[in-house]
Amino acid sequence: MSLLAGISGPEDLKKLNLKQLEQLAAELRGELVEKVSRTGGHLAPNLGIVELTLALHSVFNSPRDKIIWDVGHQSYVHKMLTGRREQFASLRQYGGLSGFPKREESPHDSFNTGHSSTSISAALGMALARDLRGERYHVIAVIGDGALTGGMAFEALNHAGHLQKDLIVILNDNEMSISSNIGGLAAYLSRLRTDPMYSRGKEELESLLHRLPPIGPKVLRLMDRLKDSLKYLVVPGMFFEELGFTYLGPIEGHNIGRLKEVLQRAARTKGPVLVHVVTTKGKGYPPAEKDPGLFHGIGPFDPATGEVLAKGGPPTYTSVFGAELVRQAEKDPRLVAITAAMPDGTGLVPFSRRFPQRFFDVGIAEQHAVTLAAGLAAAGYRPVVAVYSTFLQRAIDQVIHDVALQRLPVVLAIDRAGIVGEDGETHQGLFDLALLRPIPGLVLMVPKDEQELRHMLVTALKVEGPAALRYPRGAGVGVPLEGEAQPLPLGRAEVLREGKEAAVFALGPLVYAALEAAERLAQEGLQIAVINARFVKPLDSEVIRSWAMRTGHIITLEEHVVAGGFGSAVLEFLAAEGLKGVTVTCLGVGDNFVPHGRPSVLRQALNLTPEGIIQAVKANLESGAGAKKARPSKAVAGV
Ligand SMILES: Cc1ncc(C[n+]2csc(CCOP(=O)(O)OP(=O)(O)O)c2C)c(N)n1
Repeated sequence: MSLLAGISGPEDLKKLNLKQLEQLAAELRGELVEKVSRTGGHLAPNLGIVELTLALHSVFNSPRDKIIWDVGHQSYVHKMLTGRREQFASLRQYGGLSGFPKREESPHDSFNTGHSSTSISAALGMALARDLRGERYHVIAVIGDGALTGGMAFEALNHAGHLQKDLIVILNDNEMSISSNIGGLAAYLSRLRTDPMYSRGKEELESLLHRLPPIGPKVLRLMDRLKDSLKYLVVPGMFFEELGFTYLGPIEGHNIGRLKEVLQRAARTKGPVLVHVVTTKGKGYPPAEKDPGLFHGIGPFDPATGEVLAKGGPPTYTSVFGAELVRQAEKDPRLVAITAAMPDGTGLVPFSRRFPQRFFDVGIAEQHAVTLAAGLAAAGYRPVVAVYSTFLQRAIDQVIHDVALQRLPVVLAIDRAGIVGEDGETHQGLFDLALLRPIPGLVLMVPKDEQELRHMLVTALKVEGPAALRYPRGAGVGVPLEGEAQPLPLGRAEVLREGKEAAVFALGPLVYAALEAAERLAQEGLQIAVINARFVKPLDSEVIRSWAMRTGHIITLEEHVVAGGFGSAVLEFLAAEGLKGVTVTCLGVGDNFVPHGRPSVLRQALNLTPEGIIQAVKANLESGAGAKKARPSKAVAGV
C-alpha cells in the first residue's frame, strides 16, 4: 500500500516508524523519477536529499520552524511532503508549481531562493527577528557543498559565528556542484568524510581530552594549550568550530534513523550548529548516480533507460560560442576562459579540454570570477567570462569597479539572456542590458543568430576595453555557420528591410520575428523597415535618427525589461536630439517579474511574437503623429 498517498503534511510523518519512513523514501524516489521524466527539472539533487528531507520534517515542525533551501532546486521532496504532491504534474509549467521554494505557494516555503549561497544569511536574519520578538522556533538552512563555495555563505557563517544565535546549518555534501565541486573547502570536506582520524566521534575525543589529568596550575595551562592544539588535530570540523559553530558530523545522509538522532541533538544545542551530512547525488536511480551532472537539471527523459528525449534542431547558442572560443584561443595564446561553476552550461567544456591551463572554474563565485578576469587582463591576458545573465547580476560592482574603471579588456559572454523559461523568475535574464548600459566605455552587443554570435565574439575580443555580448538559452535560428568569424563595425546597426511607414529596431533573435511581422504587414500594404540593432552601446545614432526622421514611427523590440534597456536607450537618444513628432513604442518586458513556463508560452504572454509586433506596429501607426509631422530640431536639421 502506498504510504505517500496518505501524507498530506509533515505531521503525518511523525506517526511513521523507521521502516515506514524507509518505504516512504523509496516511494518518493519512484515518484520523483516518474514526474521529472515528464516535466524535466532538477532530479539528481532531489534524489540525493530524500532521507534528509524526511528526517527534517520528522524532527522539526514546519511551518513554525523555518527551513530555508539554498538555491532551492532540491526542494521537490519538501514540496511533496508539504501538501503539493497532487500538483506535481504541473511542475515548472506556466501557472503550475514552481521548481523553487515560493512563499506565495505554501507557508512551508519560508524564503524564496534560486541564486546560490543566500540561505545562511536569510536564516540568520530570521533567527535575529525571532530573538528580537522573544519567540521560540528553529531556523534551519540547508546548503550544498557547491553553494558553500559562494562568498555570501562565508560572510554569513562568519557573522553567525560572531552572533552566537541559535541556528542550524545543514551542509548537504555530495562532492558535487553541478560538475565536480572545486577548491580548498571541497578538499577539506573530502578529508572530513574520508580520513579515519577525522571520522572518530567528536564526543569521544572531547571526553578523552577532558579526562587528561590536571597537575598544578602551570601544567594545567600547558595542558589546556596542548588540548587546544590536539583538538585542532583531531576534532573534525575544526574550521567551522573556529568560526563559532558546533560541528556535528560527518553523518551518513541516507540513514534516516541516524539523521533524526543528529538533528534532534542539533535542535538541543545552543548557538549556531553545522551538521555535515554526506549524501550521494542522484541516489537510487542508476542513470543519475552514474551521471549526476547530466541529471542535475534535465529535460524530459525516458525513465526506464535515462535516455534524454532527443531534441534535434540547430546547435545551441552556447555550443556555437564554445566552439568559436576554442577557434579564437588557437590563434591567441592570451585568451583565457573563466566560469563560475557552470562549465557545461556555458559551453566551456571543449575549451577546458583543449586548454586546461587556460581554463578556470572558480566555483559559485561570480564576483570573484569578474575580478579574477580583471587581474588577468591587467597582466596582459584576454579573459572571457562566460556567465548566465541572471548570475552576472551578482558581479555588477566588479564589472564597474574592477573592469570598466580601468578599461580592462574583459569579455563578458552572457548566456541565457532573455526568457529562460521553466526555472522562472529567479533565472530569467532580463536585467543585464539595464545593468551594463550605464557603464562608461563598455561595448554591449546582441547577435540576431548563432552566426552573428561568432562575429560578435571576435568583435568583443578586438575591443581595447570591456565588451559584452548577450545571447539566449537554447537552439539557434538554424542559419549556416560558415566561414571565418569577422569583426563587425563597432556601433553599426544592420538594415535588413526598407519600409516607409515605420521602422522596427529589433535586438537579438527577435529580428526574425520582426522580419516575419514585416512580411505579413506588407501583405496588408504596410511597408515596415526592419533593422537589426546589433549594438546597445555604442548606439547607432545615425541610423536611429535617419529612420525616425523618415518614418516618424519607431518600434523597439527586446527580450529584456523595457526600463533601462534598448528601447530606453533609443528614447533617451531621441529626447536628447529634440526630435519632435516621433511616435516610439518599446516592446519588451514591463515592470513585472516573469514567472516560470515554456519560453514559447511566456513569449506569447509577453507579446514578443510576430503577432505582438504586428499589433504594436499598428497601434503605433494609429496613435502616432506620423512622419509628416516629424520636425527635426535645429541640432539635427540638415542631417
Ligand atoms: C549565484 C548562482 N550561481 C550559479 C548557480 C547555478 N547552480 C545551481 S545549483 C548549482 C550547484 C549547487 O551545488 P550544491 O550546492 O552542492 O547542490 P547540489 O545540486 O549538489 O545538491 C549551481 C552552480 C546558482 N543557482 N546561483
